[in-house]
Amino acid sequence: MKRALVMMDMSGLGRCALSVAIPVLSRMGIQAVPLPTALLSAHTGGFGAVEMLGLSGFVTGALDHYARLGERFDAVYAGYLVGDEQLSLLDRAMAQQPDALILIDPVMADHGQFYRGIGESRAEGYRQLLKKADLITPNETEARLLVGAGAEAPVEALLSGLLQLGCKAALVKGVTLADGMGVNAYQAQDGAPVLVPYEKAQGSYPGTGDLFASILLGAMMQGNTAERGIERAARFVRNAVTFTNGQGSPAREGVQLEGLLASL
Ligand code: PXL
Repeated sequence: MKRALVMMDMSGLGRCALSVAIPVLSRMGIQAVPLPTALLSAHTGGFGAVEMLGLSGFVTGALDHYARLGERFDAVYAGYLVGDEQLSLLDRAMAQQPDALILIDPVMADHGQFYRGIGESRAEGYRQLLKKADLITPNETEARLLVGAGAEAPVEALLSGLLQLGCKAALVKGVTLADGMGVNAYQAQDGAPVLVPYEKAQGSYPGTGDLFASILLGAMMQGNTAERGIERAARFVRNAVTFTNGQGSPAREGVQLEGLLASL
């Protein structure tokens, strides 16, 4: 069985990060080995002041432990980090796994602004690290911040700017084109831009980026091409958003993926 080292937070309320990545990867037949960067009572977008425990010391010790054991993972999958200093822990995790597929989701912003407690220093840190990734999966806001592109820059410029940072391939999730159409935009170093259209669903929920990246990683680890993985992820996320919107639950609770996992 393949396994992924999954480095991101464990949040209670709101369905994001490890609370999404573990069930998705398990369902897809991949062992998810959690490397929690922090414990939070909820995600930071909509529940007021959250209880948070940073786990940098734990992550350091866990990486030491895995190094002593000589453990090998098929993938290293990184998402939300608390504190810029955790970028160096991600760097270590990657250095310990030279043969792993590296997926970095540079989780730091959405809807045009940084998440609470995160700023430009995080973007600068990611710019230095992303060259070590096989695939990066920013949303449109994160891509613009990483590339330093204004709102007018076309998606092709975002992709080429991201590839110039040195990653092997880049996906920009959820880009709205000038005509209002939604695309997920992908390009590898040796390929042309691929714009995969998707039908926009009603509603916007936190954690859908984590859901998308987790399905994409699972699909690639199952042997799918990135393009196929993007289609699978987009379809599942769309179904989850549509279903959740129909249920009428508050947006901050995230998408109701539990009953839908069987369709992955
Ligand atoms: O889904 C991204 C994410 C992950 N983890 C935490 C978050 C967010 C987005 O707000 O707050 C704790």
